[in-house]
Amino acid sequence: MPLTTTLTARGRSLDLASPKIMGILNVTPDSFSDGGKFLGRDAAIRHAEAMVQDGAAIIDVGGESTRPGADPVSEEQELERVVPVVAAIAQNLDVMVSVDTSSPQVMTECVKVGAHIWNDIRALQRPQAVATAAQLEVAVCLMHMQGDPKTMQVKPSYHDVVAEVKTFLSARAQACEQAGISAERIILDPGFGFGKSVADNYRLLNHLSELSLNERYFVLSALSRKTMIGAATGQQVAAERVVGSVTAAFFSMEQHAQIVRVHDVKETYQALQIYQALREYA
Ligand code: YH5
Repeated sequence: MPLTTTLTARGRSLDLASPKIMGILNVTPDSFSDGGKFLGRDAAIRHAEAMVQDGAAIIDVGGESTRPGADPVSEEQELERVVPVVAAIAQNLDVMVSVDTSSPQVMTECVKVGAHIWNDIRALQRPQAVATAAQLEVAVCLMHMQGDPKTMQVKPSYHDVVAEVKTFLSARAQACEQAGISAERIILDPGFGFGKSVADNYRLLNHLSELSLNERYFVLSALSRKTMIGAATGQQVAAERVVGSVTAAFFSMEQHAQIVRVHDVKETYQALQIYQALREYA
């Protein structure tokens, strides 16, 4: 965690001295993890409301399907799906809004309607992304991925996955700092499931605390319902992976993750409360 424990961006701030929950809001037509239940705009906004009531401090709005093997989405489609939902949440709910996008254009439009955090699985590697983030004065979440969503799970390979992820994230964070994004606005994320074997994912989880890079940056853990949870529990159906996901979220907090990105906010919030009780009576 950086010197300040507060994440501040575009007029809203969040105290990360205790961990916080980022609730996932998929606005893709093929969102596998919610079975396509939240297609409509109204349904998406209601789902965001429920997650805030259940304890989410951040809502992560995503319009690009990044599951392994997924086809790319056009910028027009992404804008059409994401912007109205971001606008409604930012206007009506007391929560930080993050946008799961790699597009500077999409992020720019989302900031105009109230977004605070740029969550990019491509770590701002698209042209103009870093400069745009600096200019918009958003917080950024930089994620590690090997390969691209289409092919990343074909043959993931590392000499030392923990070292390689740290080296990549360090370089991306430095690029951001050089562009004027201060360390207290940078969040690092190992990218569970993005070009990683189950063993790679669990090695990274065991070493999650190191990703703060000597406590210079905030750390986010996103493993909710992912294959690594199914692999350890034998649960083939994503919706059946809730208990495994909550357990792994608790371990992430123990490993000093300040933010956990989850589908099951209410259940994860109980784990967070247990974590806080343990800290209180340490
Ligand atoms: C992430 O890791 N992931 S979208 C496969 C699943 C379940 C969930 C059933 N956006 C991340 O959530 N942003 C996504 O198996 C993300 N970190 C950050 N920062 C994929 C996803 C998922 C994939």
